[in-house]
Amino acid sequence: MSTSGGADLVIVANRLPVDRIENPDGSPGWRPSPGGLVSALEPVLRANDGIWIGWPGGADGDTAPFEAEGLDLVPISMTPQEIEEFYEGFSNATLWPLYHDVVAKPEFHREWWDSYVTINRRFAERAAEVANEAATVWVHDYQLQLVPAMLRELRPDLRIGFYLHIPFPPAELFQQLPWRRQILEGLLGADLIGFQLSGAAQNFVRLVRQRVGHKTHRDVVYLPDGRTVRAAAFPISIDSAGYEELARSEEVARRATEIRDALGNPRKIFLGVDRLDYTKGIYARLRAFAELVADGHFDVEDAVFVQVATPSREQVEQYRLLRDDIDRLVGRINGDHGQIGRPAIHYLHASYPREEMAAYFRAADIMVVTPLRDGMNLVAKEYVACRFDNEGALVLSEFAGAADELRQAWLINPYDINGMKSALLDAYRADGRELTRRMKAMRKQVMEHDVAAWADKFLTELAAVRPSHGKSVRPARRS
Ligand code: GDG
Repeated sequence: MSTSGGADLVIVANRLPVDRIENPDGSPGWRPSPGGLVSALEPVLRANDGIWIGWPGGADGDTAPFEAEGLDLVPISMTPQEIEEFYEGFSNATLWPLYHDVVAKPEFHREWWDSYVTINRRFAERAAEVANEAATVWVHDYQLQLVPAMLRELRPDLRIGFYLHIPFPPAELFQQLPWRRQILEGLLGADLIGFQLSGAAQNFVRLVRQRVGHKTHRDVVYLPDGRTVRAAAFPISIDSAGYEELARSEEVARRATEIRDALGNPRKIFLGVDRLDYTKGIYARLRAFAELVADGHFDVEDAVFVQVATPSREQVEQYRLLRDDIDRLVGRINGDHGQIGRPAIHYLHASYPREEMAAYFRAADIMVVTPLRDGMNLVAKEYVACRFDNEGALVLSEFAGAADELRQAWLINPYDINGMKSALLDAYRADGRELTRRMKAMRKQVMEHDVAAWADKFLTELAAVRPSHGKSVRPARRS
């Protein structure tokens, strides 16, 4: 933060980029959260003395700005009731399923909506307080779609960008939302709205034309007051070089060998890594694998499946039900097909450090990513970045944003169990030359398009939408 107390660049996201920890002496402290968004935005924040506004998690009421890991952070507080209504309710039980093809039934509750408005206003007011004159504010994700318009009303001098990390649904589904018009108008407060894919940007522009009645041309919306809003695709990525470096380290190599040994050195290891979320298609993928075993294509000496499922949103009913379903399925498959000391599926309901994830990526022969719908899916890109040996197969859902870029994966329809089975089998049987040909092409894509390039591109195009306005944000490409 500058001496005036404000900043020229403000990131607004539901969560702060740090997690609460307990220091060895028992005092409370903070540790940067592992996400790719943090590593992408950290350099640009540092180069611009930027600040990050977000919820620290939990329900304490402390709102004093603080510094952690050299970042200036401004916490937003929520009461237990607000967490239930805004976060678990409207964000994760209304918008999340609605935006993911309604793969679970979205719930519509008027009290949840009221909380969504209240919390969005709290974020917008805080951003309005800390942004310098003509600063750039970059708002993130589905929890905060009303912030752009609320902020613009408070601070018309600002340059405002918005990025949606999850899919934006077609009009036929979005239409269900009782507050559809308010959400569209909320987003239109931004100068530039970024989506993962161009199809999502087109869905948005079409809805604005139909529901709000503004004039549009290609990716631009023309507002009655003369302002324009651009909606375009900016596919997110990962710190590709960082992952490769990690995967190349001796510790990770050693750990990967240990993992293979612990699994009994089967010929092939299949791997899934996901937040335990019903959009990720975990159930169908485990079924497909189990059927291949049942059909006699391989046994537990030939192949095992490792599924890492990171605990997620455990207060939300749908997530509790999913956990029970997966527990039961894994138990049944292992009961039917496992041998003493050799289960067919190794199921880990836990979260691991990045180094451990890189070791799993190196140990796995076939990475299985089968979401029913996913904005991008970073796990697929992380696997590719870790395979500097040009080996390893990726089986990838057509309905993950990543499928647009990773065309050399074995692409599958996650609703088609037979199709998924034959792709898993093809990947299992592929020879070294085939694997290398595919992996090389995917690596070129992932290594050339990293998350730093994504952030630079968004901020550069945001500046271009309002060229005569605002200070420019200094780019921060890492060496
Ligand atoms: C949303 C969109 C979009 C998972 N388990 C562990 C762990 N992870 C890391 C992965 C990856 C991240 O979490 C998950 O990212 P995804 O992209 O796969 O999925 P979402 O969480 O649903 O993310 C998605 C993304 O936003 C970005 O825009 O791609 O479509 O849904 O980085 O590696 N990391 C560690 N331990 C774990 O146990 N350290």
